[in-house]
Amino acid sequence: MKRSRLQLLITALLFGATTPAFAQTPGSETSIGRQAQATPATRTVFVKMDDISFGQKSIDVKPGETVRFVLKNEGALMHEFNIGKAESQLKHQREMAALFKDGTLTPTGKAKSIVWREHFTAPSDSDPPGYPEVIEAKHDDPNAILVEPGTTKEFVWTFADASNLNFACTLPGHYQAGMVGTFVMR
Ligand SMILES: [Cu+2]
Repeated sequence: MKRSRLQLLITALLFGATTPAFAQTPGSETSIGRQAQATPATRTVFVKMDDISFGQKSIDVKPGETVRFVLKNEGALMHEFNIGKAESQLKHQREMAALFKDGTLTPTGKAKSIVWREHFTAPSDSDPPGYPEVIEAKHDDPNAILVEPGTTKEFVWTFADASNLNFACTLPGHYQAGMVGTFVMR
């Protein structure tokens, strides 16, 4: 089952699909907010990520507000910025553990695998029989972003009028180590 999920992702990459995988259950996405596009007026919040903590324990937001999060990972491990309620974040943690187990994710980044690409047209004698290509495993959630060590990523989110919303890293063990904070609606 985990295997077929990875194969599906690789197939999606091979065929150049650019649509993110919205794997969340219907309804849950709208109740906590949604990913958005930033405008020049969008407020920016800088969040430092380290091994194993976020730079702040709480972030003030307004219902309906769009915020651009600039996430800087200064640690040696990969971290995640996941917006959600504790219940779904703990559930997501189990899915993340499965991705680590099957090798899709590693503690420092996304796994790479090599696939063999065949020619789809009839090869002439001078063509090679095919060629290897390095495929980076993809893990997309509508409410989360992975930040590899030493990188900075942006994540733009429009908040719904939802209480009990957290930002958390659901990589195995990180949540328990305290890598979780709260959004305070004001
Ligand atoms: Cu983490």
